[in-house]
Amino acid sequence: MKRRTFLAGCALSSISLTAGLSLAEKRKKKPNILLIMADDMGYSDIGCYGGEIETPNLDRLAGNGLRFTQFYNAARCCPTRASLLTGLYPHQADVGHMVYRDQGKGYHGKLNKQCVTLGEVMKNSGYQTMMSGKWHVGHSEDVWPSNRGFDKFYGIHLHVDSYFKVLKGCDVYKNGRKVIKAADTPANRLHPDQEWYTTNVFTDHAIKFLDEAEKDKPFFLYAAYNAPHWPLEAPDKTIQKYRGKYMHGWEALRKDKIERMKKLGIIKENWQLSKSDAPEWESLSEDDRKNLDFRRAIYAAQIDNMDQNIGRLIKKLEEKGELENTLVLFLSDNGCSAEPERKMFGYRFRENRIENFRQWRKDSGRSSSQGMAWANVSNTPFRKYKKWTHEGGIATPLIAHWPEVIKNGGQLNHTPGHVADIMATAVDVGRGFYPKKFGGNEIKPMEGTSLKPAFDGSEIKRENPIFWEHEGNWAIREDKWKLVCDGPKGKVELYDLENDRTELSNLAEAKPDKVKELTEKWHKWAKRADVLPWPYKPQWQADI
Ligand SMILES: [Ca+2]
Repeated sequence: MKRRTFLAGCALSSISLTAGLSLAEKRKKKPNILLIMADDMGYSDIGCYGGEIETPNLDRLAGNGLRFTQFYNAARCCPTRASLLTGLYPHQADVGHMVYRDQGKGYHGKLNKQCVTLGEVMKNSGYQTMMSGKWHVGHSEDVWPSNRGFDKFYGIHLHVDSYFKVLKGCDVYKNGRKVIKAADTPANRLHPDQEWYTTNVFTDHAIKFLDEAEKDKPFFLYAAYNAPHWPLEAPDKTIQKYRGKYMHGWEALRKDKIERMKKLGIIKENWQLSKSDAPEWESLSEDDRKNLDFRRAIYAAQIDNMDQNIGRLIKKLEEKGELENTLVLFLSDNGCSAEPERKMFGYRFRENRIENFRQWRKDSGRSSSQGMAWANVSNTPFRKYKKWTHEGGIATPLIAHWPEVIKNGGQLNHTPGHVADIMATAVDVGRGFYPKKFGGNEIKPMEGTSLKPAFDGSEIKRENPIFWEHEGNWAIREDKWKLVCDGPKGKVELYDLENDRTELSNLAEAKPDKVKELTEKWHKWAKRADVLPWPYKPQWQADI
């Protein structure tokens, strides 16, 4: 009932705001939307969230825009992208897990027909819809971006575990047409003089789309980078910028970061830094420390390079005179990755060293990663990682920039939010329409809450708790309370996030009534949202 009221409100405001305007004027008034997604980037990697990595372009967006400090993703690539694109929880779109096999209801592994994508909704709302980058919400032809509402697409339907190559099975498509098959040295067709590097290439094509866009029609552009997901691969020059900067180790860097985060107001003074998961830096050999410095330098370069590319997108919007009336949103799809699990220093740490870097520089796949120890730094001050539903797995920066509307630049908003809110926000700011039926199919009502009120300093009206489930890790957040559990057999933990966002003081035993209340709410949601029954292992269900 509440959702219907919200939609009716949208429709009414749409009528009243545009009454008396010509069609061209109405179109002009609609803002463009540029949605930018990073892959596996930690909560505090970028400068404006207290990170040490140089991100002047994102920092500028934050300085003129708004930063959300308690925004959440859905813990992993596929579920987050499904939720972001549809405004539903991942399982409701049938991407509760990954996209590699059909695991039944909620887990079919590709977007279903009971959801609509941002492409479909914005296209039907009068927008040109364009996407560049990583799709990863199903790769059969019926769910290709070009068949799910995007007028233009350049990128990869599957995972993108490579920067310099196109992996086998992960071909590059342009508008539904395969343009590059697996290749070790793919040609960068827009810049033949340059080496193929995904972050650059995806930006090149996003810029091309902007250049080709019709002037009198608003656009929705989704730029989905694979940076800084493993493997560690970055332009040599950018890596050099960071070499040696990490030789003082992870303990010092975490301490520096938490101080900066407090100063910026990203975190509260009384929140404690979580315990480090890493061994003592000084206990490691000089050679290992040098190699760890090198690995972190490459990771930093991946983010630095992404920031440079975001700068190119912003410059293009400026050149076209569109920046003022474009809502730019930037976020990450999950917390920083500790993959492979239990490997402190990342993939192939003993084999792939500084000395033989030229041999593994572009090996792709599981050739390298920064490992759990550095990921712990990327997720400062939180616990845990990608795939978990503790804050380290699900907390993301969200920067919103929209000069025509966001007037008090540099502010922080501490209201909890979720990637499903992006659909509600896009519909709200674009005066669009979220359908009840689409292509002859009933569409599930959207789950998110519009963030638009926050853009002019008003309060976001969230009515429901936020829920998570991934690989049996689950959580619910309602106001300041969060109940979180590691796996179906795990013990529930209860935290007061207002006083303890780093989840260090478990109040589950002290507050059994709150545990019961939140557990019941989570179960009710899990049944409604096709999360349960779990498909993974039958014996897990006995505990739930
Ligand atoms: Ca990811």
